[in-house]
Amino acid sequence: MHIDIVTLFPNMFRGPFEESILRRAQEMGALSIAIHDLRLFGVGKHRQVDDVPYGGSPGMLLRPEPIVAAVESILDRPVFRGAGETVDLSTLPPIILLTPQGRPLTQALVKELAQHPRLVLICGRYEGFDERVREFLATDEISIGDYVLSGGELAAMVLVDAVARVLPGVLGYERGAEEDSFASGLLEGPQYTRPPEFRGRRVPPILLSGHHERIAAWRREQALKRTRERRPDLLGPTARPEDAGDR
Ligand code: 6GU
Repeated sequence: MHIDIVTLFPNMFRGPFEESILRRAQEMGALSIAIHDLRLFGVGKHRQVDDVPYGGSPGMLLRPEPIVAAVESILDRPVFRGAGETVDLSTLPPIILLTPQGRPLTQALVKELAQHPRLVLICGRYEGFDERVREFLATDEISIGDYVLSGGELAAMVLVDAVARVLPGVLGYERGAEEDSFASGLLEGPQYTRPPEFRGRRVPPILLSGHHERIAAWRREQALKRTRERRPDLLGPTARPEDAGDR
């Protein structure tokens, strides 16, 4: 998987991409990441990337030309669907805008994205994008949740991390990603490690019992209980919050 990221703040990515699982994914060749500085594609002597909105409203918008120039340079081909120009979308990698107006990132979407050999991520800043970027360049638009960040950079890092850990071989242990919260549609239940007693609080005896089937049943029960209590929405429209304590 190769991921291109277009941003005004390339340095924001250095730390997070150089540690832990993202570092290992790159070292083992499962993932490569290229960060592209949008400023280098800015307009004119001052490499301008933004301007005031037509019609008057507060803040600045990202102009279309630098973004289109950056993506056409990265992919080395025309990608903007201008008047009279057609682009065969099936031959393009997903070109994804990171904005609060996008569709929500879920584990199902993460797995879908991980199927592509290449992704192009475009980080928004200021008040957003000129609408023509959305309409005629992007193939998708993704948000990481219902709150507002100062820009798409942190969202891009979240997306890359989530995608990297489902790529084949990256986690090293086979079942890890499958047992995570959301992979099963349930939240993960409580887990314990040593010591067996800490300041008077014991690990549930079932976990020390050696009865693997009973342990598995207990874990499913606990996962279901936690999901009912905290995220009944994950169980579907029929699961009511007032049922949470019943079982
Ligand atoms: Cl992708 N961008 C920004 N600026 N804010 C967000 C977001 C993205 N997702 C949630 N909030």
